[in-house]
Amino acid sequence: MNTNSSLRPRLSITVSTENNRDRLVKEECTDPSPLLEGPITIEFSTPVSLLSVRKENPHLKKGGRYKPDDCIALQKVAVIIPFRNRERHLKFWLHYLHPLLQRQQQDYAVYVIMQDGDETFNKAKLMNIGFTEALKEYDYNCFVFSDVDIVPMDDRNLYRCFSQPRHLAVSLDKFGFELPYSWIFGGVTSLSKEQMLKINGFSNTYWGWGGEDDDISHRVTNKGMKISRPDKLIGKCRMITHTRDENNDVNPRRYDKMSRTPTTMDEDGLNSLEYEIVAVEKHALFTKITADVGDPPNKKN
Ligand code: BGN
Repeated sequence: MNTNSSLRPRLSITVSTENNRDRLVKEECTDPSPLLEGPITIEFSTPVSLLSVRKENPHLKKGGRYKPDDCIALQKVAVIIPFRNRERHLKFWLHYLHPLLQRQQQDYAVYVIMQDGDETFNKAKLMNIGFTEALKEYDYNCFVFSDVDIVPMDDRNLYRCFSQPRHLAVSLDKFGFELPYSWIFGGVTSLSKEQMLKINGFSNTYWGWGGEDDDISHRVTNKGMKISRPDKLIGKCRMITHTRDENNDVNPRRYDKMSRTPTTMDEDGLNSLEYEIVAVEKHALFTKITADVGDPPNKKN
């Protein structure tokens, strides 16, 4: 496994017993997890309730946190979901992903980052906010950024970080289980804390649909990194079909902005992030952070 050495935990913890012999208490979890099952059947026709998802996941702690009891997880993973008005999708996501992340023996928590108000959606900025706020709570070293409507079809698709930024939503049903283009880096991705800092996080200035993920892809390659991916069978994912959201029109500026990523990325990102937290709620299945992300530029002045 091409996992970064900086992402790996200490090997084991030992305690001394009365007769002074060291007894091994916990070891690093085995890689891959012995609990993996492979392909999963995913369907979105039977609605799920938060109550049933809670019952299916009795070992979760408040805020949607989990870590394995009997071994030390390989990484500390914050799963960040940019969000607005997609409650039905979130229920499906939680229903499928919580059990999967536990089978993967992840030390993880789920953060739903909700944009306050009705202004044009700014997904990449919400992801920067998720990164920043999650780090205030725990020493995460890996960040998985997931659309709320994408669910993996195989639990061997590991929701953690690798020596290169990872694209996880590789073969989407929506695209006929093919990569639509080689540099695509949207849907579900993972970046270690170091990789995030290296690219200055994501752009805060993409308002509306499209291009923000291509901008991230450019950031990654501009800083000398490569996109890694699972193979297309393990990387199969389903997307919940839906109509275009309100206040998320296609961004007409995206081509122009993307052409300037190399010159703007060092000033537009984590180091220029401004927002206000409106609410932090610890739910049973996730932590919900509502943020005021401000207005797009045409609304200013
Ligand atoms: C691309 C969008 C991405 C989107 C994918 C998949 C743009 C910028 C011009 C290339 N990119 O076309 O943002 O994730 O489609 O839907 O629109």
